[in-house]
Amino acid sequence: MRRKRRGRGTWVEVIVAVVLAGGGAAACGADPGHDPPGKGGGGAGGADTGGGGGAGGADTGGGGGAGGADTGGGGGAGADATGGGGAGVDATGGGGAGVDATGGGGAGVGGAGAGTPTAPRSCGSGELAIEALCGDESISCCDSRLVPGGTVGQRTVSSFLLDTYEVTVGRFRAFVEAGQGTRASAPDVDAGQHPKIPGSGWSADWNGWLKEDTAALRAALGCGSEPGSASTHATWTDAVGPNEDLPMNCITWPEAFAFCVWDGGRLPTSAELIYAAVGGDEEREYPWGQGLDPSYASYDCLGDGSPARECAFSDILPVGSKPAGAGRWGHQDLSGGMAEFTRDWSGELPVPCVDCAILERPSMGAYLITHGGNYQQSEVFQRATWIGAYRSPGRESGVGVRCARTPPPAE
Ligand SMILES: [Ca+2]
Repeated sequence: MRRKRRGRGTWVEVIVAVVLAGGGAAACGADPGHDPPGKGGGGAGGADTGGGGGAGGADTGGGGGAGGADTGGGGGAGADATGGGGAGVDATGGGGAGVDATGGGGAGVGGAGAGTPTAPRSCGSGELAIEALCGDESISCCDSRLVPGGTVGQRTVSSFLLDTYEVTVGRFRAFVEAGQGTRASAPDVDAGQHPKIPGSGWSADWNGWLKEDTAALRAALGCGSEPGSASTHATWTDAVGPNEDLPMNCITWPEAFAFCVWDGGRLPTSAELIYAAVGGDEEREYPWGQGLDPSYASYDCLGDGSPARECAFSDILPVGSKPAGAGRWGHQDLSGGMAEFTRDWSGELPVPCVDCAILERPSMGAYLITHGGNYQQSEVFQRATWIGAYRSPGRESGVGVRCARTPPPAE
């Protein structure tokens, strides 16, 4: 199917990740080092398949390379005041121009020869791209915002980009239509790795957790094991419909992981989502500050205005419906809406720790960690530090995902 090209202007706030290869062994090994700044411009990406632009240098004048044309071409990453991000364009790939606090434009990067652009693909192609605007600001549903790193409760988080919104049905549709999220299209081993947490990327062990093909995936997204037994709260629809800006639910953790990889990002860690939700060193009670009422978040099935706990599908609101509840750095629905998958298995994070996550599946009581209360849950679940448990590979109507991304290299 021929995809429409999205205009560059819509990418302005999209900052894209540079996929860094990791080494070492410790899950919590902080690597204070960083890539040496370069001064050259990025190379041009190849045409046709898999052409990725080179990474632009940090510091002076590093310009990102131009992305390859055709499939999978990603633009180079540029960082800083004078560095310009390369633009990559086309159908499936495409780097976006990004702008951040330091003025550097980031663009997609061809991932280690894999031709994987890191520009969010889910808003970059397809007819849905025209409508892929979210929230009252009417910005891209793929918008990402910088969370400046810091330390809270002796846990240190490096700066990262976090998507402003939970992943919508429309974005997930692009993923499904691209044939992704199945065993045949499983992520590459180590894809979606946190740049400072070696071993946090995709494991081949999880390929079998994915559905065998797109038809099976589509059938499963209704939250029921059989077609026709779908949950009345599943937001997915087989065809484009009125739910495109609702948060995607009823996905499994491996599907969420695969989505974020395909979209140029990764799953955030539990520590990262908590850090974003408490506003870093402001240590907020809720993402917006103090106190909770329905103007701040979608919770307790109050979304449609009916009394608390009278739960209906209409209690699931479009992402970004509660702008008053934005977090310190502008992220929407960090509490409420959907609970969100993290990279972490259950367990106790060491203290102190730097860029830590629980990567090992516990032998007993194994479950994965979600962050934030959902639209059905009451007040206590909406606190910024709330985490929940999820048993893989189940599907839940109250669990969705938002992706994290790696910011352009800083000085
Ligand atoms: Ca949420």
